[in-house]
Amino acid sequence: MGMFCYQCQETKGGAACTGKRGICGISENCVALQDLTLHITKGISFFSTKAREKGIENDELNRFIIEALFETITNVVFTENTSMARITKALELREEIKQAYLNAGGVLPDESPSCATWTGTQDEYFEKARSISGQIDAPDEDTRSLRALINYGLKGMAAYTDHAFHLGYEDKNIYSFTQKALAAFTDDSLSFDENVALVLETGKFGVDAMALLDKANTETFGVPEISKVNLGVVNNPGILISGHDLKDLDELLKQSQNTGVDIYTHGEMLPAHSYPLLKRYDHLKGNYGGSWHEQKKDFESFNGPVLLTTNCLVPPKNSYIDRLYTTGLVRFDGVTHIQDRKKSEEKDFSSIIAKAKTCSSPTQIETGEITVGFAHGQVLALADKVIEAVKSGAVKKFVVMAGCDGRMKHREYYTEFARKLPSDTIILTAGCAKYRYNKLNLGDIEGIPRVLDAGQCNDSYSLAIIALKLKEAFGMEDINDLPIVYNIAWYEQKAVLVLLSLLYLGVKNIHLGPTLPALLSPKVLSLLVETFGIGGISTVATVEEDIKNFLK
Ligand code: SF4
Ligand code: SF3
Repeated sequence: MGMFCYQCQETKGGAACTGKRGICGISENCVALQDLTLHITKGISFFSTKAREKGIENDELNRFIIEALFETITNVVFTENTSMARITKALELREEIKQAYLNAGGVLPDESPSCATWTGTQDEYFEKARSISGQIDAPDEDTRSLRALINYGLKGMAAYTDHAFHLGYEDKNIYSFTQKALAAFTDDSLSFDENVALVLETGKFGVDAMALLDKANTETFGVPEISKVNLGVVNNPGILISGHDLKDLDELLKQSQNTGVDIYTHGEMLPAHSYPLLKRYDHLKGNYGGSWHEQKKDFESFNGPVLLTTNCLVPPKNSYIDRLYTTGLVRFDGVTHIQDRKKSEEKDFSSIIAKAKTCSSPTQIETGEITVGFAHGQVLALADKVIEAVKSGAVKKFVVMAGCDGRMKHREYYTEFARKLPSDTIILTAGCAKYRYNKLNLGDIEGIPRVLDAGQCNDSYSLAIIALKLKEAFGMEDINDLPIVYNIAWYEQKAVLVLLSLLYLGVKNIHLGPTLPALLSPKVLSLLVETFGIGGISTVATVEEDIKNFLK
């Protein structure tokens, strides 16, 4: 089988990436090896779910599965070696948990699935990877579609769980659910409804994972505060940090203090400026550039080193590859990788700081400032004002425009949608989707800014909390009675998790764009439309009609 991948919104032709390379730049070989990693991870889960029933919990295995899932998200790993090592370790862990289960008196079924039995040497990985790579294994297209939804949701969940873990926060139930769901992919006897239930359960654990990360971030770095972020630059050399990992930023800030090197955020790192313990650093100067897909231009003109802590990495240009650094799970051949921290030690960022000192200061590409920090703590502090504005009619609707940005031209739709919304509406946002409209200066309503930015994509949790609190404040029975409209943009798998989380919370009539996921079979799509009222969006030319329809 050749390459087949349809896990992100930019998949080729809206159907699937096939051939030698995906639209994101990943090679056929890397996709195949990542598919094999996930295949064996299913095999590990096949045994670990049985072992758990006998009271066996393996911390290393739990962590391993989270990392393996995170690593296969769009724009994280572009190297073959990383997956080769991951597969070797996966085979070891699978054997270990199988033996632990047998030693505890466990009995194996007459026939185990191939993900639980296949083994091979490194020389054989490619052959096996190519033989299993392709569409997710399933007895029919609807099961395949539901498994894909669950699988991508689990990947998003793994990313958030991993960030929380690095801050010292864990929820073992997330590990056991992840493994239960992966093991369920080997069970062809599950009915359509049972698989749908698993999709919604993924959403439940999505809420838990986002809540865990919210707790980890706020207890570690303080409750986000409304903060102004500078978009211009100063004269010192700088380091640009991108991705979602706030702990990496914190350690980089500590280590670069008083070195003459300034730190700027890029993409999803923008919300860092609202955390009290991060914003206190004077040399955290501002945010540079736009969302992930603008990185080729932004990294070029930044002139200094760039640190990618998570997705979204775009295959770099030669002009800046020597000043690009990855850390955490991100990998790209030829890019310097900053190693993981050892136990209680910090990561060592001295090499990137030294590199910055040899580089010119960033070229200014814009000026001005934007306001961030409207996570649930701050918005609820404004609750009286917000409720009053709704009651007086000054605010007619809230429009949730969270999710991802992307490079497709028709995402201009979101800029126009935001620009043309009536002036009595407030946009609630989170994730990198905001870059389509967060510099438009849309003004405020009685002192409440018209764009309330809750933070990173995981801070969509904040938007859910705000909605639930408003429901309470207005004494409503149903979250769907609130004057809130959802127009969500997706790109990668964390957004899939956010979507499943909203569905789990009972949110209906979400508009999802710019295109619906290619993984949806006709039956699964009609379930989403009929049961949850999910709809798409139109085009930039007819944005006014969408606004009229969505807001009515
Ligand atoms: Fe294609 Fe997206 Fe898969 Fe990359 S992640 S190969 S762009 S579907
Ligand atoms: Fe963005 Fe990748 Fe999805 Fe975190 S950085 S939201 S796309």
